[in-house]
Amino acid sequence: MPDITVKPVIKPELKVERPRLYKVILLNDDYTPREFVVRVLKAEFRMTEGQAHAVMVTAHTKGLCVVAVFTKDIAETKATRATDMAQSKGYPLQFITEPEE
Ligand code: TYC
Repeated sequence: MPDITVKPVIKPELKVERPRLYKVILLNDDYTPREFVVRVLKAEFRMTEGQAHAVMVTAHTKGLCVVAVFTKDIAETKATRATDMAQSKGYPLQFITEPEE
């Protein structure tokens, strides 16, 4: 009988985790005109007039509204750009980000 050594083949387990997602949240305020909020949502988040209007009304009535969910970098970039767009016109409109559970 020939000596045969059997080596166990251990396949390395590939653990690829999904990137954590972040919500972009629109905050209500008393000063920014409704039409301007709609304009920012359309420009930065590629929403239709109807989608942007619905998000604006939700933020206006509930105090805030989740606009969309992205990876961290994209969420932060979009929130900053949208907030800056308002600031450049003198409005206090704010977009913040928050990790999803
Ligand atoms: N509350 C503002 C107004 O009455 C409109 C508004 C809506 C502002 C939504 C911010 O996220 C907002 N002019």
